[in-house]
Amino acid sequence: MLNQLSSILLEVLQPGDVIGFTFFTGYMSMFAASVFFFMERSEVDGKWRTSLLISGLITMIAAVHYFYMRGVWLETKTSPTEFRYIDWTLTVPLMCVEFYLLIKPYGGKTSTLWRLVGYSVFMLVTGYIGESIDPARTVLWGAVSTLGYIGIVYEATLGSVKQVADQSPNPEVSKAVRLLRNFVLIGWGIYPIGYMTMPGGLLGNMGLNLDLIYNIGDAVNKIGFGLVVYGAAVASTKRESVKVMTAVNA
Ligand SMILES: *C/C=C(C)/C=C/C=C(C)/C=C/C1=C(C)CCCC1(C)C
Repeated sequence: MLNQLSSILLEVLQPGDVIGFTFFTGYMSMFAASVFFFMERSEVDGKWRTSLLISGLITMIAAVHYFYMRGVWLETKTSPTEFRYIDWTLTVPLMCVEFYLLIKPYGGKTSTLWRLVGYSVFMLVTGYIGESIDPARTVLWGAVSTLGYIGIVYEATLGSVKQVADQSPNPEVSKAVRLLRNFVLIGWGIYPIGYMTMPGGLLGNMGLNLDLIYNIGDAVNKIGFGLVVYGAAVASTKRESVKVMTAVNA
């Protein structure tokens, strides 16, 4: 009786629920990453603090959504598509802001930021339609969504983000932009694979799971983006303090 009751009231993680495990580890790792990025802000030079704040906001927004998504998964074993896309619509534009903050001191323009945000929103809205509203035409919507993705990849690999970063005299900035671009190119490329596992999608019969792939992608990309920025901030702070010290000693 008590057993039955508790299985109604308390949805528990079952052994073998690999996808459920990734919802929990995703939640906890992004929560921990947020604490880390927020705490480390005071350790870096002032001009890096906004970037670290954004890193922490990205993982924090994701952690809160993972808390809810984890619950939806446990109770229904279905994809928490709505929470997923709300999360992405907030966090992907913030990842564009990370690019902008890096190139801004070297002539990066707000028009570049708005282009990146525009591509992201286009990618996510059309992706959502294909996943939730018009799944019968998932392949078509996936193809349309990919145009937005290509726009972001273009900006980061050839367009204005890359051009400004190349001209930057700060080696940490150009390196960080290059690493973030690799995340966009390779890490973000995980998501369309997840999307294609939908019924009727291009990889629909391969036994892959959309949530498993998205959960791995989110942890890698969101924490990875934050760590790239953190690494650049620490290296740049250290290099500049050495410069100041040699100037003082001279
Ligand atoms: C933190 C969340 C991130 C970085 C999410 C990124 C999501 C994408 C790059 C999604 C891309 C998609 C396509 C390129 C086509 C199919 C539909 C999407 C939305 C899964």
